[in-house]
Amino acid sequence: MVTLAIDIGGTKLAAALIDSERHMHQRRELPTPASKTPDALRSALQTLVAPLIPHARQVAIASTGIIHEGTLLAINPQNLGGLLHFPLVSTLEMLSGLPVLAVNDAQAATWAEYHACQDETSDMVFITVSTGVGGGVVSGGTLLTGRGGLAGHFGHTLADPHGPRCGCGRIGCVEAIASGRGIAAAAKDDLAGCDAKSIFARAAEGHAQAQALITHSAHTLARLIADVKATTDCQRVVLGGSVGLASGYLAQVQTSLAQLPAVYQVAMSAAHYRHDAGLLGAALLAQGGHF
Ligand code: ADP
Ligand code: BMX
Ligand code: ZN
Repeated sequence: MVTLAIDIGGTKLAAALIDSERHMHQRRELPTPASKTPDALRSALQTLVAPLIPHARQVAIASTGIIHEGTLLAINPQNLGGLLHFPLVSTLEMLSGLPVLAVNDAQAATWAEYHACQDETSDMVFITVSTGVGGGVVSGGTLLTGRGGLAGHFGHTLADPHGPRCGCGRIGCVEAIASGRGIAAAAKDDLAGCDAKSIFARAAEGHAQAQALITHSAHTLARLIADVKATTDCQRVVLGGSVGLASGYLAQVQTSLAQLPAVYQVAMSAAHYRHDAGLLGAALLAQGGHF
């Protein structure tokens, strides 16, 4: 059964066909439109998936936001240009005429990454550091989504009560500091207006402020991981997202975590499926089976 998998992030939309052997074909990407009204997202999704629909039997969506009863509810609408609600499942049902399943992007990626390390443990956590900071928990081999879809939204736990206001309305969330948008928002002087990708590029050239911004993000992530270890007793934390996968970032998080007491230490690794974990996890959930 061929699944059309779609990943809706705050920065990019991705889609691909995934067959029952988990092979990916015809992967495509588009930038995520920034618009308060749903029309722009609907039309970008239409453009993205139109060539793939004739080859698919079902649709599986991994999307940023709380996914509850098929609707996307943004906890941080700033990540989607101010868009608060989007009727994900009904929109894709109309576009494709196929059965549609939708799940939070980080929860989907968690499920894929769990299958890459399940021989070792049945208790793991995935964290994406991307436009925002998202996450997911597998406990005893079960993916926790929560009754309302909120489980694993680690980006909205408290990092600093004196920190910046998060788009969710709370002060000092992890996401407001550590995410790609958080890093960019804190940039000053010659880095003002730069996105996280260019701040990483400047850091690699030795730019002191760029390096400090990335270190601040990595330290914030390490403290989050200690909290996650204390609350879940997970045996592994997997890092994904374009910031999480950026060269040297995981190593900085590990160095920072190593400064904390032994009880907070946990094995860490980069996402096995790299930028495709969300696509693969959504397809796997829709296929209802295992890799
Ligand atoms: P999405 O949030 O749409 O899933 P990404 O995982 O690509 O997308 O995350 C987007 C964020 O990652 C943006 O803040 C962007 O500036 C940053 N980014 C993209 N590429 C890189 C890179 N090579 N190194 C560091 N940061 C990156
Ligand atoms: C935000 C939140 C999460 C999401 C996370 C990572 C919204 C729109 N999204 O915390 O649901 O999982 O960002 O999303 O409120 P990404 O776009 O960075 O992959
Ligand atoms: Zn928040």
